[in-house]
Amino acid sequence: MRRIAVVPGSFDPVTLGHLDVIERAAGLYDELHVLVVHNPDKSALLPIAQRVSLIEQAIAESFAARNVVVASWTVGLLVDYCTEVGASVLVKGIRSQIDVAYETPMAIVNRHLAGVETVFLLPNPAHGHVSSSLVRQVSALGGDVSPYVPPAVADFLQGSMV
Ligand code: COD
Repeated sequence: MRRIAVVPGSFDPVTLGHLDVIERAAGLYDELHVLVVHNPDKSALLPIAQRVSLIEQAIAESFAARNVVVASWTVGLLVDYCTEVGASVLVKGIRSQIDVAYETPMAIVNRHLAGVETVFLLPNPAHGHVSSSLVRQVSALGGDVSPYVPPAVADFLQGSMV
């Protein structure tokens, strides 16, 4: 049986921390879906199609990802997407106790709703402090985001000055 997992996130924009989790998860499963999902609790910087494109570019310039699909999901539950593609696992990165507190109830509800398990990966210490909101803030104030994001994202943010 093919083991299919989903790495969901806002990815607004994708960071080196996200990319590390994506690459490690791709090594654990036969097929990995990186899923851009709108988070209603956050105000978005980039359109969803742009986030998908930047993830695709970041993966292409970073590692050989023959088993990775990048997609978006804007209607319905996250587990509805899992059911649609036959995924039984969600993979999430855990940076702190705050992430644990945020993710735990969702993991329990997702297992209850659809039998989808959540697997948590600890971050690479080099990127554990990085978040999309930090990148958005540094970018908005004209700082250098290249230590925190893949080159494709740094080029895009620098070029568009968003
Ligand atoms: N290192 C490691 N992991 C990281 C790092 C880093 N530096 N930065 C972020 N991560 C992890 C996050 O902890 C998260 O697991 C993932 O990467 C994505 O992060 P973000 O910030 O891009 O995305 P979020 O936190 O806004 O998540 C959006 C989701 C849509 C995934 C989330 O809101 C969710 O699961 N929603 C569920 C919607 C639903 O169906 N609800 C009903 C039942 S629960």
